Amino acid sequence: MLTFSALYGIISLMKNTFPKKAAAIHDLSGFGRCSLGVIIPTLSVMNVQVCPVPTAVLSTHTGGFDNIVFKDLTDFISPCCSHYKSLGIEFDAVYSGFLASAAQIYGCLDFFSGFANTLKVVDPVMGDNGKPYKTYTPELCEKMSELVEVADIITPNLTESAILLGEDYRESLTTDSVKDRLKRLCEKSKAAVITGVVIADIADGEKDFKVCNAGYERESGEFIFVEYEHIPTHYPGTGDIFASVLLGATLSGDNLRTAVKRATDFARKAVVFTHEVGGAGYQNRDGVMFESLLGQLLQDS
Ligand code: PXL
Repeated sequence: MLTFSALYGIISLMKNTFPKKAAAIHDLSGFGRCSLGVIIPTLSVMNVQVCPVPTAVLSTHTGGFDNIVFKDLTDFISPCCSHYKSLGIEFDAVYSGFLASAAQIYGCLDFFSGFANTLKVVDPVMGDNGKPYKTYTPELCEKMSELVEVADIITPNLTESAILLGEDYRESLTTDSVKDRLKRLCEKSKAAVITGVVIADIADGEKDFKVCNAGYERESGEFIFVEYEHIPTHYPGTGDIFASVLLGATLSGDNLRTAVKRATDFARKAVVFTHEVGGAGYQNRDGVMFESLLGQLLQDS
């Protein structure tokens, strides 16, 4: 006679509803809706069990606040990895983001080599709008290349893609130069998605602007351009939401094209919602109002 819990286990297996497990190596910023504060709810609603590995604890994120209280957790990452190994825990994905010191690259590399058969996603969080974040030293930016080299998917924004390739920041690119940039990024990782790419091609003698998230997969040689209507505003944490949905979708079995599309749609909905509901007085540093939209990620995950 089967017990209820055994029966439930079998049914869950049949429906493939067991949550996938992801180790998320990111900071925890108390206020401002970014990093683990958005990653945990976003992936959870997509049926992914998030195992947070905090790189630092901050009172707020670094985009628009002064006198931030900052606790570096560099010494935590590698011992945490060893503990998980000793417990025999397996992950379906290891996902890294904001790092507090160059030494944390080694902690991430420990995770990536310790859990070698998992999906490795690196969001090379380093800067935005052409500038590195306050806490990002040149050494940390340089070492980020080592992490990118072992990744399956990387999700730099336009600024980070330039830093990774050692190029000057340019506000817009042509379609051909985006493709070239993606291919060069994929000499390091297996797939890359550059977020917030402004493409300015010349069509009929006029500059034709569009904004998109642009991806490339080395093995298939496929380029992915998902265009969206741009709102001229910026909320910290949007990149974390994008990368989390991309990971959640990939773990649910989506190919890169579908995953980029789902991540673009959700991030855009959250930005539009924040822009509309927040109104003129909204402080961008408060982040994206994504909470009431999370239910939309439930389907198909
Ligand atoms: O969302 C990226 C991010 C993550 N963590 C911290 C940040 C930022 C961007 O500003 O400051 C602490």
